[in-house]
Formats: sequence, structure tokens, C-alpha cells
Amino acid sequence: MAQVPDRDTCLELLGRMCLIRRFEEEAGRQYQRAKAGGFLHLAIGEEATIVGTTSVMREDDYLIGTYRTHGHALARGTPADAIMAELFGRETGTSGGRGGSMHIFDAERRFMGGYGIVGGNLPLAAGLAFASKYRDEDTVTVCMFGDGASNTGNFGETMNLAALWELPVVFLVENNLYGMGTSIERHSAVTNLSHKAEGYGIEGERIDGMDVLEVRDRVSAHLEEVRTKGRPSLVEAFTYRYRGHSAADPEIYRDKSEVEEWRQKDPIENFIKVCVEDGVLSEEDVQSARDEADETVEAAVEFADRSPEPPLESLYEQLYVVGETMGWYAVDERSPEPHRGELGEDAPEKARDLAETVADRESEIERQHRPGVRE
Ligand SMILES: Cc1ncc(C[n+]2csc(CCOP(=O)(O)OP(=O)(O)O)c2C)c(N)n1
Ligand SMILES: [Mg+2]
Repeated sequence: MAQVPDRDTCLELLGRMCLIRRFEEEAGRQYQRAKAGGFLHLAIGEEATIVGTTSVMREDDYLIGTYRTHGHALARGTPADAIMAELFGRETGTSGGRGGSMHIFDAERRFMGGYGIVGGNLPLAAGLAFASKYRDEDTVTVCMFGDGASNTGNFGETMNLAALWELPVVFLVENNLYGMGTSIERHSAVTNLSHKAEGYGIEGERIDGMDVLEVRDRVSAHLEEVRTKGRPSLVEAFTYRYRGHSAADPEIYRDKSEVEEWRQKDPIENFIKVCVEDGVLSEEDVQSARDEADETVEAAVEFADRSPEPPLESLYEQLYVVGETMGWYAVDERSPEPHRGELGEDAPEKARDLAETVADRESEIERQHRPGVRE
């Protein structure tokens, strides 16, 4: 067990973990009430991995995660109000209500999202780290992803380039033992994920992701090493999500007793025990951390509920439209100045034109293929 830090640090770690726990519980409740829409993936149980990591990052380091990242944003300092409002689809949300739970983003705090594509954040992390290196900055990117993501092609491709180009990234696998309903033994040939990037030249270490102090200790060593040596590394944090994969998960793939067993390792309760036994925190400190989390989350729900929906006229805003494009994708090899359809003010009109053109083409194709129609 790593050494217990000073009182202020303990209060900070406890406060963040309690806030994430409360926020997630409330997000689940608001989803049941249909206040929060789209998909919802909760990280209850994974708080120590998240907070242990972010607590040793510098403010100018980058963090990038998956679709299970309300906690990551909270840990980075994004206000609970803005995250809850994003879940509610409101204008005051982190992405103006357009992203929802899976796409929380806070560039100001260098929390670079929030991605729904499993493994899709890995190459982006390499890009962020490449930018740091290119600009000669000593910032490190921390890329957090799941055990399931370690099976994607993106994993191998990113490990190779990150090692080859000596990019400053800490790859942190949040190994919660499942990718949706598939256990790690059934989805990965190599189950010790700390070894999984060795063939690409990246060393890894396995740590206890339920112990916030161990996570802090080991991740800070990795950050230091990556920052000074300018080479990537990998950390596999063993953790567990108490809730299902998403809000709609009947959980037939695991026993209740397994969940119970992991609850005994609860990252918050165990940290409290360590702090109280050590004498660095009192029972009253713990109670006020819990109360504060309750108040912040209650206020966030009120804020989100009072916030306006984005106006209907803004439906086409924030969309990237290439004026002349007829298909679903385009290779843009033109000069850097804005082109027809790219300026914000003509975007809505162009988007409508494009939608109409596509609809016309689709009905033309459908007409041609209708039985009995021959031209
Ligand atoms: C490329 C891609 N394939 C499949 C999916 C569907 N999918 C969503 S989450 C998930 C499981 C990922 O598991 P893991 O990486 O372990 O993350 P966890 O959900 O456990 O945090 C899958 C297969 C997806 N979103 N993207
Ligand atoms: Mg997983």
C-alpha cells in the first residue's frame, strides 16, 4: 500500500470520488426518468482508477477517454452542472447538448472526450501526443480505454506508431473484466493486458485500479518516465463496474456474487478506512465530503432542468458541410480559406440542399429498382 498523503490531498481525492459516485447514481436515476436521453454508461466502481490518474496529471496534460467518462470530466474539473446539462441535451451542456453522455468534452481543461467508437480514441491520443512533441512541449497524453478496446486494430496500429515515433502517451487500460457482456477470458487471447503491447515495443505494468493511492503512485511514475524519456508506456488497472454495461443491460453474463465480491473492494469505502485509521481524516471530514457531493449533484440536476433546449433553428449548426459533395464522404484537398457552404452562415441552407439532393437521389434509385419499372 502506498503511503497516505497529506490531509488536503486526501480530502481532494475523497471529494472527487464521492462526487463521481453521486453524479453517476443520479445520472442513472435521471435516465430512468427519461430526463437524460441517448445511451448511458456508468463507471460506478471505477472511481479510484479515474481519480488516481487525474490527480497526478498536470493541468496542461491531455486526457482522452471513451463513452464511460462523466467521471473523467468531473475529475478534470469540468463543472457537474455542465455535464448533467449535456446528459439532459440542454444548451448549457459541455457540447451544447448535442453530444450527450458519450461525448462529454472540455478542451479548456484538456479533456479531449468522450468517444463512442471502441478503440477510436487511441489514434487520436497518438495525434495529441504527436502535437506535444512537434511543438516541443513536455505535456503528456493519458489515453484511457477498456479491455475490449485492446482487441481492436486501432490498438495495434497506435502502439506501433507511438513506439516508433516515441510519443509521450500513457496508455491506461481500464480493465473491468468485460467488454459489454463478454468476459476477458472469452474476448482476449492474452488476458494479462500489461503484456499486450510488448510486441510493439511498449512495456506495461499491472496495478490495482481499486486502490486510489496505488493508482496515484504508479501512474505518477509512468507520467514522469514518459515525460522525461519521451517514450510511451502502458498501465493495466484492474477495476470493476458494479452496474451493467449500459443502462439497458440485463447482466445475464455474471453472477451477483461476483459483483458482491468486488463491492468488498470498494474504492471509496476502502480509502475512507485507510484515511480514518491513519488519522489523516475524521468521520466528520468523510461526512462533509459526502454531503458536499450530494449538494453539488442536486444543484446540477436543478441547473440542467432549468436550462433551455437548443432552439430548433440551430439544428444545422456545428455541422460540417462541403458544398459540392454528393456522396457520404469527401476528400478535401483544397486551399485553406473557406469554400462555398463552409461558412457558418450558409451552413443551414447548404445542409438542407444536401439533404434534399440525397433524398431526390434515393427516390430516383428506389424508383428505378421498383419491380416492373424498366427504362
Ligand atoms: C468499433 C466498435 N465496435 C463495437 C462497438 C459496440 N460496443 C460498445 S461498448 C463495447 C464494449 C467495449 O468494452 P471495453 O473496451 O472493455 O470498455 P467498457 O465498456 O468495459 O468500459 C462494444 C463492443 C462500438 N461502440 N465500436
Ligand atoms: Mg471493459
